[in-house]
Amino acid sequence: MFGQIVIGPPGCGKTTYCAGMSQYFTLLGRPHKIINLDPGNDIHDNENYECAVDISDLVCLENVQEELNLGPNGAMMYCLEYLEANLDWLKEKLEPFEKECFLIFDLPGQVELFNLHESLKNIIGVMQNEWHYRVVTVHLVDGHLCADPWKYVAALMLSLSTMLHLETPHVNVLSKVDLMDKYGELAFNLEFYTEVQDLSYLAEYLNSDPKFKEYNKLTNSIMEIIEDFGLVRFTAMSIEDFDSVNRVCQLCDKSIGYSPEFHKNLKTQQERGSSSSSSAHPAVGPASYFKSGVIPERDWDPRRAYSKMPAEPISASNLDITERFFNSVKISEDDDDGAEDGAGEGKDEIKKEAVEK
Ligand SMILES: Nc1nc2c(ncn2[C@@H]2O[C@H](COP(=O)(O)OP(=O)(O)O)[C@@H](O)[C@H]2O)c(=O)[nH]1
Ligand SMILES: [Mg+2]
Repeated sequence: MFGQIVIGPPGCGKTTYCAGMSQYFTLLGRPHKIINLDPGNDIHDNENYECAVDISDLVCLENVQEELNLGPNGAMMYCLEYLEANLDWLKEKLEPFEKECFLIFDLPGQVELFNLHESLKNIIGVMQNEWHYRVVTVHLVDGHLCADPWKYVAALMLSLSTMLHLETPHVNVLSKVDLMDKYGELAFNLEFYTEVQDLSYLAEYLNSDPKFKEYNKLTNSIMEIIEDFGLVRFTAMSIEDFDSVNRVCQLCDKSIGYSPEFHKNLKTQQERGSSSSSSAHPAVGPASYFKSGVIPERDWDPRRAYSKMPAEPISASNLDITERFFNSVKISEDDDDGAEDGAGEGKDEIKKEAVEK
């Protein structure tokens, strides 16, 4: 089973992302299901959001608040702990879709849940190690944080600590970039915020503010930590922009090794009408999320989404390099087995290149 785990602070667009990605998958013909693990999600009025599993069927947030006399944050923690203690329930619910569908998990926005608290980490651990799911974490961060360099630094630290805490493949996304114009002129261009390459410029900018003079050393140290780990990159996305959703999807697929071929046999079966797929695969509705004018037709070839690689920053080319490295490792294993073919020299070159990189 392959899936995306969608996390991020409240209001960053997780539920909208799940609905948008679902619409995108429908356009591609990729069988999928949304799994709502946020008991606080108000999804009943959202016609674009159709979840196959809803945590509210297991535990009700309002009841927890009332009966245990907890505040909203405490009750949310309790709900996730309750889910962790009842993973059999989740497994049973997911089983019918495991082989057939790509899963999109919608999570609550409480930052501590994916940053400090153990329940989500443990749940993901069971998914990966016991259920053998291959999942990628999609961490959404609201693009408006770029408008304030201090908030941006906080977002960088949050992304880094989440990556280290959850230990899953990770795609960090700057969401709602269509709204960037509204926040006035940015201190740096958008690539600076997405690439997270040289933070000394940002440190300089922050240190130039006399109000924060006494924190200069702290600022420099924070930048060094983020740079030394070298893990955080962002991909800019607006849910109504088809290309940006496509780019996020490609990055996610690469990070878990998902290929559309995986569900191809099933799709062929569905097209032949040999399975009762009509409810699993709703007809494409009005593509309200994709206003960019590049809405594919119904018989659009999904492979086009994978071959048309848009210009993508370093984060994507890093993935290419990793991929080539693993290919070369595979080749060297084949060589050890004494396998011989005419392309031997070419392979050696690739191997050398990968080692140099
Ligand atoms: N302009 C714009 N608004 C968005 C985008 N994604 C989400 N939103 C809006 O952000 C608000 C919060 O989104 P929601 O999905 O409920 O956030 P969640 O709390 O993280 O699940 C909603 O009003 C969405 O319509 C986007 O890409 N662009
Ligand atoms: Mg939500």
